[in-house]
Parts: sequence; C-alpha cells; structure tokens
Amino acid sequence: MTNLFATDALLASGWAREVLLQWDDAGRLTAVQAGAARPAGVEAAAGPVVPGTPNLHSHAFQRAIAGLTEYRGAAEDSFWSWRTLMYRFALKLDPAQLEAIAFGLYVEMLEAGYTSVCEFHYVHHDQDGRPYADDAELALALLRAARRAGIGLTLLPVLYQTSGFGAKPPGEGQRRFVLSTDSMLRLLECLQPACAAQGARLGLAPHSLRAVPPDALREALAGLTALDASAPIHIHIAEQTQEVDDCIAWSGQRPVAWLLDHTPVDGRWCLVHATHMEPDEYRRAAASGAVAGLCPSTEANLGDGIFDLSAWCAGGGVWGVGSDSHVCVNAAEELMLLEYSQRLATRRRNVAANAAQPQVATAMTLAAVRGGAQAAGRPVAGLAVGQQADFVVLDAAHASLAGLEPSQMLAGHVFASHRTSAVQGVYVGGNPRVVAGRHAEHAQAVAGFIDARKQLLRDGA
Ligand code: NGQ
Ligand code: ZN
Repeated sequence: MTNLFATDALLASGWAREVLLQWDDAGRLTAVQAGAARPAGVEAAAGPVVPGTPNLHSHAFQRAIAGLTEYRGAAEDSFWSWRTLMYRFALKLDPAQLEAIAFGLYVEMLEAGYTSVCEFHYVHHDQDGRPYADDAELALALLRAARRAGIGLTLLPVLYQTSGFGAKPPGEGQRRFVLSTDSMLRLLECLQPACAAQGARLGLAPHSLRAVPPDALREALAGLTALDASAPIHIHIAEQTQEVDDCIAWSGQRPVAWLLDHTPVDGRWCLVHATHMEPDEYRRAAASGAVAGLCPSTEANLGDGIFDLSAWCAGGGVWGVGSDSHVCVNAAEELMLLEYSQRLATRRRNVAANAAQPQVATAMTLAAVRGGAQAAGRPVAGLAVGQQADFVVLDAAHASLAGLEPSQMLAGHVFASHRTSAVQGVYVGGNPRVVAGRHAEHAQAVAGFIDARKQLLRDGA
C-alpha cells in the first residue's frame, strides 16, 4: 500500500477534511492533499489520522523494572534511592536480555502511538565493566530490536565518565557505563554504517553535567560535529534540586545557565527534563532553539518537580515527550500528565492550548510531534510532503470517541480513554505496523520480554 484516504487528518496547520496521503517506496510522503476525492481502490482510514509521536527519551532496559520500585525502602525514598535499585538491575543485564526487553518495549510503543524512539543508551560494557569484544555489542542489540519491531530509531550512545561535579571518579555501580572520549568517538564511527543501513539516526548523549567534565564535553562535541555536523545531542539536565545545588557549589552557576554559557547550545540539542530553571534560564534556553525533553510520567514517578510549560512556550520554546523509565508507555497519557501537572501547579485549565489552537489535545499533539522530530533528527515532523509516513489511525468506534468531531476524538483519546487504547492502526514509513490495535508480533514480543525479566529477577536483581 502506498496511499490512504483520511476523512479527517491532523496536519501542521490543524484539522483537514478529505485528505489523500501518498508515499513513495522509501516511506516518505509525496502528497498530502486536503479536499481530495477518494480515488477508486484507495483504502479509507477507519478513524481520524494523526501524526505519530516521536518518543524523545528512552532507557529501554528500565522497562523491566517498571513497577518494581514502588515500595518504601529507606525512610525517605527519593530519586537517588530509586537509582541505586536501578543500577543493581543494570549490572545483571546481558545482550540477549536487553534485546528481548527492547523488542517488547518497542512493540508496546508502537501500539501506544509512538512511531519512533530516541534511545539514550548508556550500558556499554559487560557485567564486570570490561568492554565486550565488540564495543557496539549492546548498541547493536538495540538496533536489531528497533528493526524487528519496525520503529524509527535515533541512537544516542551516552558519554559517562564521573559520578559527580568536579570529576568525582565513577562508582562501582557505574562500571558498565564508563567510556573515554576517544572510545566514544570510535564507537560512533563504527555505529554510523549500521544506523544508516536501517534509516536510524546516530547522535550523542553526554549523560549529564554530573557525568561529563567540561573538557570531555568539548572534545566529544567536536568529534561528533566532525562526523555529522547536524547530529542530535541530548543531555539530562536540572532534573533534581540536588543536582542544581551541586552544580552551584562546583561552578557558582545553575546547570542550564552553566551549559548555555559554556557550550554552543542550539537546535541540535535536547535538554532532557530541564525541570529546575529560573526565569532567565527559561528565556535563554527556549531562545537557543533546543528542545525541552519532557518525561511527565517518569518525572512524577521519581519526584523530580514540575516544568513550567507556560514560561517555556512564552519564550518560543520547542518541546516533546519521552517515556524515559517506561512506567508509562503511552504517548497520549504523557500529554495528559503534562497538562495535568500544569493545572495542578497553576490552578488553571487548558494551559497548553494557545491562540492558534484552542483545542488542548490538538495543540499538544502538534507541539510534541514537532519537538520530537527535531530531537530525533529525522524527518518525522507530521503529515507533510517530505516527512515520513508515520501516523496513527484513531479508533472512531471507541466509546470515548464515537460520534464526535475529530478534535473531540483526539481530546477523548488524550484525556478520556482511561487506559484503554483508542489507537487502531499505526504506520511507520508507510508500513502498517499495528493493525486493529495489535502489532503482528505482539505475542512473541510480550513473551520474550516476560522471559527476560524472569531471568533477571531469578538472578536476584
Ligand atoms: C538514567 N534517569 O540515566 O537512567 C537516569 C538516572 C542519573 C533519569 N534521570 C541516573 N530519569 O540521572 O544519574
Ligand atoms: Zn533519562
């Protein structure tokens, strides 16, 4: 199939009627024609067609501990006590388990309306912290998982060198993550052809200012730019107040301010979380063109704090969403949680709507697709000629959607489908990956995931 007719479709300009979508063999849209007649033989979508959401932040392996850290361990559980448990688990993982977990996860993502994923990949070495015979062993497992699931991929190998500001040596629990800057640049060179072969984009993720000293950051960015001047760069930043305090103690500056003053931050960058910023940091970071990588369900789960979406958008900031630790794998639910965090903090409603788009679910979907595509560094910015044919057909028969206007259907999907899925079909590069709500390999993917988790738990994780 190389075309589809949508009675209603969400284009960058808003909802359109009678839209004929056509794409080429490479899966790129060649025509997006509103007000078209349906040509004979062209299939009609069973519900409104919306662009697929890029998932801009994922640590695939963490899917296997989602739900397993929800008990009180210390008197004061925190992000940091969660991290200790997560590290314990990360130390057990083998390549086959990582591939099975990632494959299961990517199938779940597709079924939940994500059509591509940015994988922030930092477990590089074996359980003892020794490099695998092939440095790319675990990265290649992720590439295979994405290819088998049929999800678009941006692979972001992570640079991780220190356990805290001021070049604190890495801890034992971080032994699988640590790479020298030279090893990282070699890894990128060796991954580039493998990524290109499956249409994946390769970028780089300095883990955080805590984990990468200034010299290494500078050298790694120079090396990446020499390899690919427009490659995406993602960094965790200002997620926890402890990190902000430590950064001030080290440099006299808050993390986002430090980054903006010491690094040429631009549209290649995705600032993951960026939860704790002062008004001036909101203004400057938004103006830099960087994407704010918001992960509402994980940020809530880990007790990070609340991003100020209004301040970001007032400065013209671009944003997208990620499922990060995968306590929630559902593009619509991330948007709902983001909007609800704003409502709770400001005691207002429809915070993410704007003058051009008063329908909040529509406005948020368009924003997350645009920002997600920018962060992914791939042509996945929605239903427009030249972009990939990555889209979702909503289930017009779902109880929350049936009989409504298309913008109301999307609102029903985002705010009122209460954890039942209103995703009917999902196309990636024009290929139907999800049909009638199911991926063709759903059963194998789930079974493989459960088996890998069972093995890991048996090993005492
Ligand atoms: C990560 N996750 O790299 O998986 C981090 C925790 C850290 C989130 N920040 C580790 N959500 O930040 O040191
Ligand atoms: Zn993360």
